[in-house]
Amino acid sequence: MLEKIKNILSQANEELEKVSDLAGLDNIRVSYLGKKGHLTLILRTLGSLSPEERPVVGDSINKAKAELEEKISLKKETLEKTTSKSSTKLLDLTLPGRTPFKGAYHPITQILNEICDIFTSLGFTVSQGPEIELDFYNFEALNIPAEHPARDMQDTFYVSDNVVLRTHTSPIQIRTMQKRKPPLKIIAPGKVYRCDSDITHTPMFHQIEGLHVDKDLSFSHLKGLLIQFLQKFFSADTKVRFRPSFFPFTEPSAEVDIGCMMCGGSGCRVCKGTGWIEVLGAGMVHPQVFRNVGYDPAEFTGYAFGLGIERFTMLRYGINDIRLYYENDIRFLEQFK
Ligand code: 2NM
Repeated sequence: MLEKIKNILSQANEELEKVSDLAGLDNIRVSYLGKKGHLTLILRTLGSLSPEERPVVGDSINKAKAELEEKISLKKETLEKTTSKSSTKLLDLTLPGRTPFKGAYHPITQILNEICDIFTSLGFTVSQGPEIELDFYNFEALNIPAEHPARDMQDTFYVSDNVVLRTHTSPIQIRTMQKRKPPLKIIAPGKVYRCDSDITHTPMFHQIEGLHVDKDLSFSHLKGLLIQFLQKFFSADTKVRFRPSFFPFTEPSAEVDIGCMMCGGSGCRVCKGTGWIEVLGAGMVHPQVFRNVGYDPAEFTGYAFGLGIERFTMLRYGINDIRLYYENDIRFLEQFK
């Protein structure tokens, strides 16, 4: 019996010498020390031995088991060290890859880019400027006098006496005119801020304004440009209507409507039954604005226009609540991939 145990042990040692990976090592462990392993089975035969033999053989088996366990755990340590890279064998390269989460531009950004693309294709270049502005650029230079209602505390976020969060992107145009001489053909996109928050107003929203200054520009140039833009953005058969209006920085001024694309002009909820939707403000740059930036209004004329990106985005996608833009609900945003 003792001879048998010795043989089992030496055979186990032989196998341990040869084994080169952790899986093989575990097979050895199971085949000697497992429930049906060689040493375990021998232990079960103890009962058939004489009372004198039993403790001797039992002790021998236990020693053999302990020795083997010790050797296996040593071997395991060395194998783990030398074959630590073999864990890459667990990689199944035939598995399909995990699809990475795919982001998308915010719908406002998408429409802003699309509108900028249309105007750049028509010869405009993009200008930018600070969102925290001096009173001069946001109001004074634009012919908005001290007591004008647009300056009211209700509408403007004041940083200090003469510093505001810009309420429109026109200060970009003023800064650009100060820096450059005509001809000038720019658009100014960006965030603007007004102290107003309800179902139809958010305190921050996005605008694009355009400005074209040259000799002999007339209202016809403005009309032609805006009709082209609106028909490119909406559809080639979009109807466009100009209504007289007032802005301190343009004269004459107009508001621009398009025929309602929801009802085709017969009247619906989107156009409030009028058949028309207001989408732009525009006009010929006021001579005083030119004087404020050092341009001679006798030499140059110009047209300007402004539009709200949120409105264009609503019309394009049929979004009916502006609050959706700024809640960052993934279920909303996901639909604009
Ligand atoms: C509008 C409507 C009409 C405008 C005017 C100017 C500037 F700087 F040239 F005077 N920038 N933007 C303008 C004109 C903006 O937004 C509804």
